[in-house]
Amino acid sequence: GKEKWPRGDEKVWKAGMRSLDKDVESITKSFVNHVQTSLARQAHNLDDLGAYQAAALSVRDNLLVNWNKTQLQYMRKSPKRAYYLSLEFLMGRTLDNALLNLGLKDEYKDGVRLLGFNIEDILEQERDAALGNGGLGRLAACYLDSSASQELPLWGYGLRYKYGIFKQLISPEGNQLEAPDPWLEHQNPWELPRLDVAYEVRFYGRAERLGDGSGRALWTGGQEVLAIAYDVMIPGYNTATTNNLRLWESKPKRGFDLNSFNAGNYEGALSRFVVLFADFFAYRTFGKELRLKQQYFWTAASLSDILRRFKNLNKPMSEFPEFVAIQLNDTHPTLAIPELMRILIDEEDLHWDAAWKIVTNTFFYTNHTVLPEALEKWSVPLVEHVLPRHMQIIYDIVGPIYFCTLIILHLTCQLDRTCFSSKASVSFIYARLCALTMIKTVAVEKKFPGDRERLARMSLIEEGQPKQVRMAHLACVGSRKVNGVAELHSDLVRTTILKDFVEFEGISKFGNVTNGITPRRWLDQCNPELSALITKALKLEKSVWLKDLTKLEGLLPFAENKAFRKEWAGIKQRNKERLAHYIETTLGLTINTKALFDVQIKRLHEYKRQTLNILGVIHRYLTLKNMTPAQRKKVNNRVVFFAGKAAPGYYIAKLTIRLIVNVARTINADPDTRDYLTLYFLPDYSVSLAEVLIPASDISQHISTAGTEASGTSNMKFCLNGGLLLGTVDGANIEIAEEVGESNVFFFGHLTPAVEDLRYQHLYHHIPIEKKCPALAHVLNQVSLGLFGDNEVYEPLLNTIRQGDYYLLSDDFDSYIAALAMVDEAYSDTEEWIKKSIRTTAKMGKFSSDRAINEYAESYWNIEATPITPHS
Ligand code: BZD
Repeated sequence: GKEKWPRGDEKVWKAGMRSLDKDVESITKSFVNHVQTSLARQAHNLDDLGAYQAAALSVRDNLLVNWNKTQLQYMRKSPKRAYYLSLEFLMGRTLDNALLNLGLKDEYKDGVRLLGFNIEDILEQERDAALGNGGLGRLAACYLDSSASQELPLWGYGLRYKYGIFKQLISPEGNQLEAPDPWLEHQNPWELPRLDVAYEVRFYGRAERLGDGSGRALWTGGQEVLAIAYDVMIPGYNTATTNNLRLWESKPKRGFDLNSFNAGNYEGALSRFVVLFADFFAYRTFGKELRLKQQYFWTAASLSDILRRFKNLNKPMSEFPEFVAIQLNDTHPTLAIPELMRILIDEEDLHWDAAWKIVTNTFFYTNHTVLPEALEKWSVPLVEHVLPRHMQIIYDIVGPIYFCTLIILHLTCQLDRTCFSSKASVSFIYARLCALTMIKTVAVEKKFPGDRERLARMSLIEEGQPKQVRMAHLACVGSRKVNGVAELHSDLVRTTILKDFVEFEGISKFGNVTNGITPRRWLDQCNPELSALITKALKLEKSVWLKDLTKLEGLLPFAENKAFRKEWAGIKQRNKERLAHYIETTLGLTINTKALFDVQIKRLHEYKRQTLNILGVIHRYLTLKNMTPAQRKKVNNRVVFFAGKAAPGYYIAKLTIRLIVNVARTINADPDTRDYLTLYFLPDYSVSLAEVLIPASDISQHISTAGTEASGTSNMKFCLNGGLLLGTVDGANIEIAEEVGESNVFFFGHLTPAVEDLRYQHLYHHIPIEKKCPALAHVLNQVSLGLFGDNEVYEPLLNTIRQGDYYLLSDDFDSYIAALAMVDEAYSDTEEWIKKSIRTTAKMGKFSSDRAINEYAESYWNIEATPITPHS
């Protein structure tokens, strides 16, 4: 039956409701209204920034119409929902994307023109929301766009950082400097403060077992902070579905501070917590404890919110996993596992086994790296101090494994007092050990009798000073399924870092979901001309192929069409000019747009090997210098672009930036070569800068040491925009090559299985670099001799290659140079090159984040599309 209208006269309510703007007239009206009332300004004092704000506020009103409708229907239909917990969401700008997804781009363009503004100038006013570090954060943003577009009931949960990732400046010497990014300085029209949605989160204090054998405990004292919700609307493309991203802000809880702190301490302790930094590496300065507290603050607030929503359904707690799936974006939210255990046991009175069953059917864990140094670990004393109850629970999870170890060691080691803080813990764990459900855990010993090393390897706690909690192990044992982000990477997860768990729990728990990117932002928005040409060629509505990207295959025959190739190449050329214009106006540099554009943009890291690229540039420069002017004239012109941030404390990565900047200074000023080779380091890489760079690229570099880059996602963005790929056989490069065909990518370097052996050779059968790779040795020597100034400065960087060479530059250099030569050769055949470019775009359908999010929805979360009907 029809629900009763909750209050007043339904007709009067409905007559008062705002509806979606559909025409230019209603848009200009709403715009002018906001200028007048929200901004308190008028036509004669409205600048571009003001116009941006007015446009954003009127778009926000439209989003809210759909957002309200979506949330109401989710509430009524109560479908199973998924929650994406991510410490990072690298959203970039919102206005253009909102206009596209609402289908109002043309109307707004015309509307603001009538009011004397240019939409492009207005869009440029928006600051990026840079609440993340790199690929992991941008992936989360693409997944939000896709889940709304696929009408999936999914919410994101994150933190409302006061500062985005630091702003990167380059000093005159070429050093990276960091400046804060107070992105909320101007009002943020895209968020809705929900001051009424607030939860208390506790830190420190004491956790006391009840000692009744139930495993329950009382956690008291310490500090309490408030989590306040801020909602960000996530519109789907060409659908009414508008999902929610809920970001938590922290606020001191009134009253508590007076007792706990004197006035002086209050400022220090609280304001430090309340100010959130998106920048992962800020925690080197502000302390690991702060990072741990922020992780807990966010997971605890999110779980409280999810539980409150579940409780509104009036279902028994055991049905929680039938209504809720929680995705852990890397190990950062892993504390959600012991936190849900705590709530279920201590607050909901569930038995341990019942609670564990719920937990292990609710969580899903995505791993984003297999580099051992990047796996998250937390010191046991720190966790014990900040979250005493959670440390007990983690020990209760591992307890039986510990006991097995003890039994196997024939009780040769003493029961560690710091492990089992009280007698109650010991008897509780022992009771559980005997419990039926624990047979599985005891089975580790049964299955692999006497395999002590295996038990030590599998433990959630790593021995050492101090002991450390291995978050990837905790995330793995506490989750229903685990996945990596590309085929090769998922294989490496299964055969290296989680090998023992695969053998113990069975392979079916460990899957793969290859990453994806949203074609809305990464093709239609950033490359409108190419999008229009594709629409024309496919003879399909744009909304059709943008939602089923495999339709791009229809472009394949056009590779043979000369007129089409000309249009295709013309667009690439204009995108290069657009980039050149951008660089000219922002940095005052003039770029040669008649050259091949070669781009490497990503975080600076040794494993990504920007060093290999810059040494290759130097090699090219030295080669050019040795040529006669006549010989040079035959060489392809090349412009090399770098962009990316280094972690503030990462000395070697920062030295790489300095080298790039100084090499650029030398070679761009060399009259012999500068017509043939120039080099630019573009400061302050961001989502918005990527949107200008990617469509302009002829070739992009993804050259990590094999087996180190989990997936990479910019590789997909370049290829989707018709840029070719130069890379190693690593991450998603492999699957891109499978799709587009190996003849359309430039592969080089050793393969993953060879890496371990090569590293061993470097350590124990060292061959001097002069002998092993003379070309590279020569390049290194030129740098050492001061060809680019700063002699001595680069020695620590060069020595990472001369000694140890962990990332195998000396093994891959020659084949890298050969691959670059193949790029030159292929580029000389213009028509063939354009064909490759068209074929590459045509075969990128697989890499839509729509495909990826549907895989998660079907094979992991078990959620279904829930279309939003107009009448409600
Ligand atoms: O995740 C990246 C990987 O390096 C890429 O290969 C992969 O494509 C993307 C998406 O899956 N990882 C990150 O971006 N990681 C971080 O940014 C990060 C942030 C904080 C702490 C640890 C890692």
